[in-house]
Amino acid sequence: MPVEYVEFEAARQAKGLRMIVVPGIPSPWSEAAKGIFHVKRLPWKAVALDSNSDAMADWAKERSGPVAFFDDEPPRASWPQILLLAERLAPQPALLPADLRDRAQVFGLAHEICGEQGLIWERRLQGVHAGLTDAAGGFPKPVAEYLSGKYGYRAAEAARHPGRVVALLEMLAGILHAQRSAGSRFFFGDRLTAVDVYAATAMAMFKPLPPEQCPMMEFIRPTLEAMDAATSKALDPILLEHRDFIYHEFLELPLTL
Ligand SMILES: N[C@@H](CCC(=O)N[C@@H](CS)C(=O)NCC(=O)O)C(=O)O
Repeated sequence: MPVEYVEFEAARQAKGLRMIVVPGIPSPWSEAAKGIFHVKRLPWKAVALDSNSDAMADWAKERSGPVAFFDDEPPRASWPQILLLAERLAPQPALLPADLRDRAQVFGLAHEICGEQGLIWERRLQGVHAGLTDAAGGFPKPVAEYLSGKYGYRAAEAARHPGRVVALLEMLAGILHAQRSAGSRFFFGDRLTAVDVYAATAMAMFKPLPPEQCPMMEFIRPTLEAMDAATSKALDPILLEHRDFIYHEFLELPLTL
């Protein structure tokens, strides 16, 4: 079932589960949250983010997506909050292990993908820096300027981003290789966890799914795919094989952007 989009005011007045999502691009934070709801068969309504809307910002306390709402509870804008809400509303299938040590590992890995200084955060800042400095592969300058103010770009830290992106890709690929040797196609244990969803959706920042599966604003695709030789080498095929496996077996295709 494709995602059902409704007008903002209708969503604000509704009960149940609603979520503001980023339209037009396969933004990993939004696509992961959508994927988690899909895996759990949670019914929900989507609202396209309009970061210029003061009324939407007043509701969401944010000008970014995703932001999830359940009934009259406060908005949830961070990936762990949204994951925990989904776990509460639909405990099965669980995307977090019950064992607390395992759960801590899954959360740790998820942070290294989604959180500040994690893979997609660093990758975005890498594209922002390239865009601001007219280097190859950056976001178009107005986009880079917009994102730089919003997501913690600091020129003094920009030298860190490329190496961190490479190291994180290598770390994730290393886990998948070890798991494959142990007979598993998943990041953790032998079944789907939230990390699989985050890692699969994160690949959009390197190699978005083809247009028939991911109909997006095509002008941004070359920016997402641009990478230097070291990043290209670190983008081990096992990461894209894992993405394809997770999308085909567990997530919804084509994406509804
Ligand atoms: N708040 C989220 C991250 C949200 C985020 O980075 N959203 C970006 C994704 S590209 C966004 O909304 N971009 C569109 C915009 O800023 O207008 C979290 O920390 O889990």
